[in-house]
Amino acid sequence: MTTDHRQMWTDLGIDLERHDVLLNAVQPIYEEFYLCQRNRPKGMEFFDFVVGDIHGIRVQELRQHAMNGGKVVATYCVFVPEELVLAADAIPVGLCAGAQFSVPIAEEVLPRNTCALIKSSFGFKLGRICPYVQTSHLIVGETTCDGKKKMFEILGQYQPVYIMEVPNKKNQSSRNLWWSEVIAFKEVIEKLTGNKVTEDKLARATKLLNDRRRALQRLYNTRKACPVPISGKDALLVTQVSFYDDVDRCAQQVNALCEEVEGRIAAGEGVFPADAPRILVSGSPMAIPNWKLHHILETAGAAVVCEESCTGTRAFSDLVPENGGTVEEQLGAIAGRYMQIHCACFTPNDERLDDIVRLAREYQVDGVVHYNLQFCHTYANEAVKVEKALAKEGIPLLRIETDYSDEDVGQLRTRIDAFLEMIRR
Ligand code: BJ8
Repeated sequence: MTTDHRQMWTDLGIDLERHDVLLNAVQPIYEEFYLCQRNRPKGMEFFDFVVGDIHGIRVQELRQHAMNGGKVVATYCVFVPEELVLAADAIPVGLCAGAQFSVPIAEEVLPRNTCALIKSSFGFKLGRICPYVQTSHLIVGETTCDGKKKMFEILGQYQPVYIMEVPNKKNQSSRNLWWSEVIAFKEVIEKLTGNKVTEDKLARATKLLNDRRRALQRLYNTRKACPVPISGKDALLVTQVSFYDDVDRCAQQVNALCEEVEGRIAAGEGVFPADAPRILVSGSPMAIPNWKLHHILETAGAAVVCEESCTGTRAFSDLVPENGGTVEEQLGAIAGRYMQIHCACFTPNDERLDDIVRLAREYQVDGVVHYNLQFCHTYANEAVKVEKALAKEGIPLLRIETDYSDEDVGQLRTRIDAFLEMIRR
């Protein structure tokens, strides 16, 4: 890291001492988890660079935008419609919340029996260790789960927070509620930025975000090949980076990576042997630098070929129709697209069960690992129905409940080894 970055972090109010400890801890993990993988696509170099410089150039870009009078809007959930943020000339940035490092800091305030994602998010602000949080003018929260909802209230004591109400059902009155939330969010963003969301700007923002979604869809399609041409860890990293990198640049880099990976498929090349057990990981999102489960699975001889999660298919499977029209018509299309996200906060949420079974077939998996963050009650309870749906189809399932610490790694390895042994073809 350069001295210039240190000055920037100081200006942002970062606790440099803590921040050094965090960066020094992430680097060796990245080397062990990522750089030691064999036969990685060359296109991953861009993503390695982004992670190596995680709090550097991208933060500088956001700062520059802010110095030019622009706004930065931070989010924690794929429900926040980024189209509106971009259309008002602001920059959306998905916050990470995947590090154990900030969990003990959060526990000074929040109850310990709270999901790691919530504690990690809050700890980053409380400990002043995330330059993305410090750079943002507004954090947009949502009411997807009770823990998050209440944490956002406390977070609001430290930084401006706006909360969108995400309904719990998908019937007409819920859709009406969500529509009014999208309209209200447009007004909030227009007020924050002083910019009007126009038809043209909204259409451009929609296309830009769809292009990134299309690029990620293309990457995931390559993972249907056998042998699989890219590791699950690398694919997960690409999705994680897409949350905070520049939208257009990221889409271009993902497409460049796809060119290479598609070439591998044509040549019959893979990163794992063709008979490696193929795994679909389903459940809670894995924010950067949460690579724990994928690392255990892939160092145990499995190939993770798909993630049914918000750091996976739920983030990009659905596009917003690009039919143009008035601002209202486009907002209607945007609101409709977001209501297709099958988060466990919905009841009923049978569409998610259908998705898991469909993905298991499409990616020809040998088994599903259901990933549940400890104290996340929505996903934990929904796992009961997931198990039943998969059993009906004869697809083996392993349920994992864990957090961000490495205390249970040994135990997880034992359970995963036994599962892989059972499903090996
Ligand atoms: S749309 S999955 S990103 S809410 S793991 S904080 S639910 S207690 S993250 Fe999510 Fe949006 Fe849904 Fe996706 Fe709560 Fe559960 Fe923690 Fe969670």
